[in-house]
Amino acid sequence: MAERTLVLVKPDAVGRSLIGEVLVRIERKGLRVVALEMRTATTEVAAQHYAEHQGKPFYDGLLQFITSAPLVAAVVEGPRAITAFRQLAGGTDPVEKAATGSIRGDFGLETQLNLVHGSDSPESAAREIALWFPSL
Ligand code: RTP
Ligand code: MG
Repeated sequence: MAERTLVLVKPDAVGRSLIGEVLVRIERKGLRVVALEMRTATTEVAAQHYAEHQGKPFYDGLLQFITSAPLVAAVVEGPRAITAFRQLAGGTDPVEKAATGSIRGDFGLETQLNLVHGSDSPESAAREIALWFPSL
């Protein structure tokens, strides 16, 4: 049974020319990219995307960062795609939590600049896909 997840290649990864690296890892795993678009997120979309973090100390900086430069949004599909991509991404803190071999573990040093986002549950995935790709 195929599942869909919303992936963001965040502005830090785009700026470091790591779009291809991230997509290669997704495809090599066996997941399929079913929608893909580069854009600069508006504050409105970013605020909805990260609504769960409103009020946290890192929230303002997170919104500032995520809207600061182009990102790549993608819908990725496959069996257990949500968990599969979270495994590919690694934990939120690229040094303390992400294992070497994961995207964040291999390329990240700072929590805010952790390269990618992946939906964390089926409910989040449905909400985020509708937000970033309303025509899907
Ligand atoms: P994401 O939502 O971006 O996929 O990351 P995540 O689930 O692994 O982590 P989450 O807790 O949802 O946090 C969202 C993003 O906020 C930034 N963050 N900074 N202590 C901090 O400075 C801090 N904590 C979180 C990160 O960019 C994280 O990915
Ligand atoms: Mg999250």
